[in-house]
Amino acid sequence: MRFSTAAAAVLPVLAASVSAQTNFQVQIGANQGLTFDPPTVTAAVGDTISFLFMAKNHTVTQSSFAAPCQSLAGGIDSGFQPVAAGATSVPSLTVTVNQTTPLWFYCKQTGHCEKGMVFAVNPTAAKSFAMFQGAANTSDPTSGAPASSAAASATSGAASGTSSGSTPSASASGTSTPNGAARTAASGAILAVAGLAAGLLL
Ligand SMILES: *[C@@H]1O[C@H](CO)[C@@H](O)[C@H](O)[C@H]1NC(C)=O
Ligand SMILES: *[C@@H]1O[C@H](CO)[C@@H](O)[C@H](O)[C@H]1NC(C)=O
Ligand SMILES: *[C@@H]1O[C@H](CO)[C@@H](O)[C@H](O)[C@H]1NC(C)=O
Ligand SMILES: [Cu+2]
Repeated sequence: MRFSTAAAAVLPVLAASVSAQTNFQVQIGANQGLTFDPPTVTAAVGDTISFLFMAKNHTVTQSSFAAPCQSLAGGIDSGFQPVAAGATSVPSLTVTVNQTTPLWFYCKQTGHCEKGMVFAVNPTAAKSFAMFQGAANTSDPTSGAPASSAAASATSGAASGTSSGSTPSASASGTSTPNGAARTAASGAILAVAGLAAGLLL
């Protein structure tokens, strides 16, 4: 009987660890590069991904494995997020992952996708990031679809995500600093995770 008190005390700790969710930070265009950094994340349902637009004029736009540089109808699209040189705040977009099957993204600024500016959530051996980026490189700029049929066997029906808020407008007043001291995001939904995100960014 004396053990029952100890056992009860442990349970809330286990429950808390099971429900813990991760906020991933992905920098877009850091150091003036045509990059998502990191280029992939492995995320669980309920995890969030905060995209930080570090420089220049990029987007994070959902596509499909079959057509890496073509926007997916109804998919996530940040729109263009220009950042002035020397800016002390940068825009951000946070999305919530709603599936463990892969999600595919690119930057829709002219030429960037074809130069490899792509991003993936939960890529697999059969649909790898390297395959996706390779297909982006050979994309026909007029269609966004690969010029070869190498990646055309993929189906993309399940590749979609949920934006945690409305699509942010380019005029949103972000207060994020590139070094991550603090940030205010473009929508109320993003504000909800701003505290956690700022801590992890440091
Ligand atoms: C960002 O890029 C888009 C598409 O090329 C362009 O229409 C827009 O004017 C650019 N914004 C700025 C501030 O350069
Ligand atoms: C594809 O990648 C190669 C090697 O990195 C690069 O030289 C080429 O410009 C890329 N293709 C396009 C369309 O950007
Ligand atoms: C993820 O969200 C998208 C957009 O709301 C939805 O179409 C899709 O069915 C969702 N995926 C799952 C596995 O619920
Ligand atoms: Cu870009």
